[in-house]
Amino acid sequence: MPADLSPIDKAKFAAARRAVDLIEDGMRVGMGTGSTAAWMVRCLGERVRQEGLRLQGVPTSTRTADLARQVGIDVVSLDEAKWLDITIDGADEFDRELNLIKGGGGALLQEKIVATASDQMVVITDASKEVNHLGAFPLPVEVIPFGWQTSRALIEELLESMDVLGRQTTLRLNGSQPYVTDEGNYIVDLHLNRIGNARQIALVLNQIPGVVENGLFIDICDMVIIGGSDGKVEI
Ligand code: ABF
Repeated sequence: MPADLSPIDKAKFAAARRAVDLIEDGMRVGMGTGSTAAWMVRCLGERVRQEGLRLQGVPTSTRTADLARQVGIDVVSLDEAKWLDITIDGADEFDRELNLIKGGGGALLQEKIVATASDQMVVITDASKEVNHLGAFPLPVEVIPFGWQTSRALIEELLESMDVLGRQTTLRLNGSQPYVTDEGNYIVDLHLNRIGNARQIALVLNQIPGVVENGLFIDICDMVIIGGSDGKVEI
């Protein structure tokens, strides 16, 4: 473990390091986005350099692609790899059924496509992300810029009939401008506080014209590795 890490980074590192042990020579690996996933990419790069592990790595963002190349991982597109053995990514929340909220880092669309195209999806996290009910973390919804205010109004109308506690929505900003995803879209964050029926909300949100994808990952994750600041992990 690198020296001088904060307790939270020690926990993220421990989870990332353990997840990288799942990778075998020749695998096609989906690589997530965010600070925990960045530890995983660094650990994977170390195995590539030290053990000569041959991998095809599919990144879920330009940030992850840049880091992966820096640490010596062979980066390919999902279309080149076609199907992946495993994807390792962080999350913003997870529950006991291994359902997730993702997208706080703004890369939910590529993350969901890559995770869904994998035999196995592993989440790496610290214990603070575990919840009884999803929804305290704002749910990101990616919308196309054309008519985004209409899409947002339709989302708000939909929330009136859903099993949620909060209904406020905010456009994600980068300074004073809308945050723009790698696909050139915007993100509307839904402040729901508690999501009663995550499966249903995940489905109906994607029916709204202009909505590209939402950050609820239902029945996608196979394993959660929770790192502790003492370096131990729980699976
Ligand atoms: C990605 O990064 C996201 O889906 C999630 O939003 C975020 C988690 O970030 P971190 O690992 O920095 O907490 O995995």
